[in-house]
Amino acid sequence: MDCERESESGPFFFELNTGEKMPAVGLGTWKAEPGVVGDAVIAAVKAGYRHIDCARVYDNEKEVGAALKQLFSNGVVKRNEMWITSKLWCGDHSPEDVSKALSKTLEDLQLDYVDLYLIHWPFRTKPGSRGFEPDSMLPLCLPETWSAMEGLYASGQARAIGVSNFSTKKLQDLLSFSKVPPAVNQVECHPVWQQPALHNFCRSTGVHLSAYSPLGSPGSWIKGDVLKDPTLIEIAEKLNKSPAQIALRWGLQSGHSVLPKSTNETRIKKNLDLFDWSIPQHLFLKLSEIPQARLLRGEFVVHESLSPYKSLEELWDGDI
Ligand SMILES: NC(=O)c1ccc[n+]([C@@H]2O[C@H](COP(=O)([O-])OP(=O)(O)OC[C@H]3O[C@@H](n4cnc5c(N)ncnc54)[C@H](OP(=O)(O)O)[C@@H]3O)[C@@H](O)[C@H]2O)c1
Ligand SMILES: *[C@@H]1O[C@H](CO)[C@@H](O)[C@H](O)[C@H]1NC(C)=O
Ligand SMILES: *[C@H]1O[C@H](CO)[C@H](O)[C@H](O)[C@H]1NC(C)=O
Repeated sequence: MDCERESESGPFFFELNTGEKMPAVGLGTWKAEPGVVGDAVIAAVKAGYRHIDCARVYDNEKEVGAALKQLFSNGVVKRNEMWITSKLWCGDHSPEDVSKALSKTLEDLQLDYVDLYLIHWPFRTKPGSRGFEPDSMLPLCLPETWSAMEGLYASGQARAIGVSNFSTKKLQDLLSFSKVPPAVNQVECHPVWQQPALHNFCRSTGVHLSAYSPLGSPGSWIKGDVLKDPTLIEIAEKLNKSPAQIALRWGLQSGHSVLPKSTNETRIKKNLDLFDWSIPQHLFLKLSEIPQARLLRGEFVVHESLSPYKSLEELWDGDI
């Protein structure tokens, strides 16, 4: 397994191309409602999580920040023991908006720096727009946006920078001109969308692949139900684990950090119980035979005249 233990009982880490060690399991906060997300962060840190995945567009960074402040001031954990990720929204791609967006995030999170700052989506919308309406779409201009991201890295306000939802082709393009290469590409990745080509590309270029929706985002508008996959269930029964734990452990054994979201304390704890067991090789190989389907397809940004992406093939550069 391509990940190392810091101590016998501590969490695993993945080393990034910056030399920093990112805890392998992060708490996801998308769709974690206000009034609930703060308690989830506190429960997670008390259970041993040291990594929280945030984004400005999730509309809950203030509450996450208040929870972190409480944890720090009560001495439960220190800032430098935590890994906090946030993301630049599509309406903030203009170079002059990039540092303003991070400043707002830092203010809400009550932090001086984030450990990782990602470009949330490989497309750009009109400043101030939140939605994905095709008529708010602008062409991506990665060189200028990335250069502003490099400025945040140089200032120390973002200790690592990266991207999200990038295809192999877009990542290749970014690597061709970046002075600071992206440390992470955060993408949909779970046993039903394993992304082997992107995985191999990331591995060969030293970009860490971080897996979002690692449980297949059950109950959201994403179609499909990863946790009901018969192979996953069969392996879970054999190993006396839950299907969710098999999905997460598959991610870790594949070399990906995983970002399960939960606001339920029992699940928060179970989703971290991944380190004193493993999926044996013959069962791990069986998981690679699961039929594949991208669940989060992004149809909403595709439009034949208004959007720069005329089709899903164009959005994902054929990785569909
Ligand atoms: N970069 C991006 O564009 C992007 C996109 C999507 C997601 N993300 C990040 O990745 C995180 C995770 O993705 P996600 O929220 O889409 O989906 P997910 O983590 O795959 O699934 C979350 C859902 O699974 C439920 N759940 C959690 N643990 C479970 C368990 N052990 N057994 C059964 N159900 C369980 C949760 O409900 P309860 O809360 O009730 O437990 C929630 O409904 C996000 O929160 C976000 O931080 C990033
Ligand atoms: C929390 O998760 C546990 C374990 O999956 C489940 O039994 C319980 O019903 C959940 N609680 C809530 C409030 O959803
Ligand atoms: C990437 O970003 C947006 C915003 O969160 C989507 O909701 C989802 O998170 C990702 N989109 C795709 C297509 O993967």
